[in-house]
Amino acid sequence: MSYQLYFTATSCGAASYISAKKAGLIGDKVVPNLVDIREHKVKSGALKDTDYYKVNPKGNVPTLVLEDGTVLNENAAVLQKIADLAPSGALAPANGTNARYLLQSKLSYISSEVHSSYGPLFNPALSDEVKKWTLAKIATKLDYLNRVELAGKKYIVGDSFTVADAYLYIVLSWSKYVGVDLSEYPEVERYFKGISELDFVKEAHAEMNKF
Ligand SMILES: N[C@@H](CCC(=O)N[C@@H](CS)C(=O)NCC(=O)O)C(=O)O
Repeated sequence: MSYQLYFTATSCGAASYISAKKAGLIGDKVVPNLVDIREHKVKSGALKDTDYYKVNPKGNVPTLVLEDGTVLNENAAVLQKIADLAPSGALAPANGTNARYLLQSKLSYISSEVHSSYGPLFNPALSDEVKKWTLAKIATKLDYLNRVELAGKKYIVGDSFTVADAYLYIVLSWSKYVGVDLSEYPEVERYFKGISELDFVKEAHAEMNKF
């Protein structure tokens, strides 16, 4: 049974690819399909050249089409489904445990607070005033991550890599494109560097760049 993943190499959809790569799911189990989210076109795979809105009417990534045709969207849900396809513990604490609820809370925080703060900075039409406000908002999120969530920690939940690390790592990787200097947040910078140096993360980037 296979699952179709729609992703891009640098957007939040890359977090799903990295997670699936870590768990050895890329291939027969999770089939990656590249999307161009500016043109909203599928760029590889069985539906190459299809209007991406026909796959996911929201037009955003990630999307995971399940074995029964269910179209699953939103990072927090897609990443947890990928975690549940993986061998136990490879990408998330077991369902129903306190640690799993903690993971869910981190995924929601990353999505609704951190990701959504970076998003507007990719809009070239953003006024200087709104840009300044947005950067100040990001600073409060990074300060919190620096002081609380990531202080002295290699991973955001527990002692091992989870899908929340894949997601936060990808969002932080946008810093260089939007003028956010992570060196002002040494714990965040250390965490980001640590995740970027993991072998499967490097391998996933190399694979995604070949599409
Ligand atoms: N609410 C969604 C947001 C996903 C999202 O913003 N995806 C971006 C890439 S990082 C995208 O596909 N943008 C293109 C579009 O919305 O048309 C989530 O939390 O997963």
